Amino acid sequence: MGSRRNGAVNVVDGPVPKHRQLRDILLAMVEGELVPDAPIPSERELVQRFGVSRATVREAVGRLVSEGRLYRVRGKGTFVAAPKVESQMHLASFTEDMRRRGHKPSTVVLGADETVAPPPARAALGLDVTDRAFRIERLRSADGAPMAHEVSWLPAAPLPDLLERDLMSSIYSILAHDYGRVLDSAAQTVWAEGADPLRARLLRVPPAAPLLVFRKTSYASGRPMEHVTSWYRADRYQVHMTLDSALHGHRPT
Ligand code: 16G
Repeated sequence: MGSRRNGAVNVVDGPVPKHRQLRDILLAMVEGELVPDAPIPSERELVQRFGVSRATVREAVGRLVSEGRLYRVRGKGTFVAAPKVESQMHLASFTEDMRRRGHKPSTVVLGADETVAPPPARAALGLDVTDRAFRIERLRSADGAPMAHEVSWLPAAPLPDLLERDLMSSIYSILAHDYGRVLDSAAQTVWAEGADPLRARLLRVPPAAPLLVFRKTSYASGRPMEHVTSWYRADRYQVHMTLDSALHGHRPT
């Protein structure tokens, strides 16, 4: 943490790296004086105010962006993320998640069919053997470079004509705006996997490159709406989680 002189907090020489001190000072501003969506001071202002290099400012700000406390808007600046954005992070859509991290999302639809779901998806979605489901396969990119390969299963009955919508846009926002189904909870499992040759080609990585795999069932008001597996390039994507012992009653008294 920076030192306090004349009531102001400063970055000082010492064992704690300057970017770390500046990150803590900025976080105190985010949690104290700044409101969600307020801009933080520009890079130049921070350089002058704290007498640090541009590299230090970029490192400190970059950390808070990857922690979900700040977000960048290209050509406009860096802003305070609403606390809600972070707490709901695991349910953020790809489109929203990438924009919040300052990247431009794009999507290629590799397949979209109405069929019967295989047993694991059927069980996750609570469907009968004869119930119809949509299978949507997409390649998701950020700033033009592949980021994730996704295969989603969604129940057909509550989502009529879903395949006629623009599946290159956000499915989560289609569900919310066109069908009134706001995804509000999910169960997710994460593991690591080496890319198989097909996925390596899609994601433009060498075969066996590390991928982060997320398998998730998402619900809207308790009703399962999506069962999806996403393979993210581990060299391009990381996940930040806030863990709270209070949930399990272990907080020290
Ligand atoms: C994210 C989700 C994926 C979801 C997609 C919807 C993870 C690991 N993956 O990639 O489950 O289907 O977003 O994105 O959370 P969209 O709303 O942009 O279509």
